[in-house]
Amino acid sequence: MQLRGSNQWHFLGSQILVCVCCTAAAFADPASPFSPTNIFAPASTPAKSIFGLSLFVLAVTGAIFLVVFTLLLYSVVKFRKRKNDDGREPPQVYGSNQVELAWTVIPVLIVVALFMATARVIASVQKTARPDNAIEVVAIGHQFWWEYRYPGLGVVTANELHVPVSDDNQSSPTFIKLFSADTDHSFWIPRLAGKTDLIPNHPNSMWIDPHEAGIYLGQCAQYCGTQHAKMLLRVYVQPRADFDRWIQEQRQPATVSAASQGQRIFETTACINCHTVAGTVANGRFGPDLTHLMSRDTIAAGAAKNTPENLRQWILNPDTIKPGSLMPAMQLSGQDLEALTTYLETLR
Ligand code: HEC
Ligand SMILES: [Cu+2]
Repeated sequence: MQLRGSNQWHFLGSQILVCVCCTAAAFADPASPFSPTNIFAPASTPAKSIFGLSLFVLAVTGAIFLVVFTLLLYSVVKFRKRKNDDGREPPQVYGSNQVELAWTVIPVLIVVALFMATARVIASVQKTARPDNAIEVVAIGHQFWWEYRYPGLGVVTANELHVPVSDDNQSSPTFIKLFSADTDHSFWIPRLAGKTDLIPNHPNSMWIDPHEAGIYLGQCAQYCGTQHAKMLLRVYVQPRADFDRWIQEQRQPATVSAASQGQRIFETTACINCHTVAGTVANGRFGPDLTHLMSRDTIAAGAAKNTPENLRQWILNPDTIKPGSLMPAMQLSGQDLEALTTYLETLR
């Protein structure tokens, strides 16, 4: 690198500043909007175990760094070039059994310790048995959205996963089976659990038991195509009563509106080949279930807020919100678009 003199110090200074800022951001109040995906604020047992392990690894590697850096600093200062150096080489030392043994055995022991600690955490997370009162969810990754099914409860939804709080008063973890409809995806909500991949023809599973109510965000963590970056995860952790109410609402069929103009357009357009609205002829499964579309805060896997304006925009041309999304622009006239959006807004 061609960095000299004060330039070099500027460069170093800016690097340190970046590090300090990142660390400060990471440790910021988890409730603040700064980072809702803060890996330093675990809120569920698997995430806590992983966090504990990461602190242990950080402590061990930090200690190694300190020892190595101190020795380095000592030698740099002590054996620096002096004015009265005679320019001859110092005495050369070859082969010391003690030193060789020390720097082989100690690292091996450290690696073994890290390996054992990691294996223990993996085993404890994976071996946890599913209690009878667990909520069961099937999550299916699609390019570029999430399908959620609650087989025991008869609910199907998309992109916004609702689960109950699981604390000491009432433990009710959520066990999630992971499938993929197309390619590899990865389910990652940093505050709730580690990453688990969704692989075609290879069901995986994971579990979470969030201790505090709130919204937890995540992201598909495996490159799955153009819109991978807009395949966001939103988990709504609710007090049990609120969760039960949500389930009740989701189980209702679509609100029956007097067969409106908009509904007629919806039911006679290709929409129904890709989308389901329970209680109507629409039973497609290529795109998200729209039965209770209005109960969601966002559309298109968190890419946009669920507002009438965004809905209209989305149906007119999904690419303006999510370029490369697998929903085609449906080429509707202004009037039809208006009627269709009005109809979608009745799907509560
Ligand atoms: C070829 C299949 C296909 C057709 C036809 C189609 N869609 Fe979609 N739609 C999708 C897919 C796939 C998504 C998810 C896109 C994403 O998030 O990446 C989607 C998403 C949506 C969403 C957002 C849902 C949410 O919760 O995120 C709405 C609303 C929607 N479509 C409405 C319609 C309407 C109305 C029509 C008919 C005018 C229609 N779609 C036609 C495939 C289709
Ligand atoms: Cu993905």
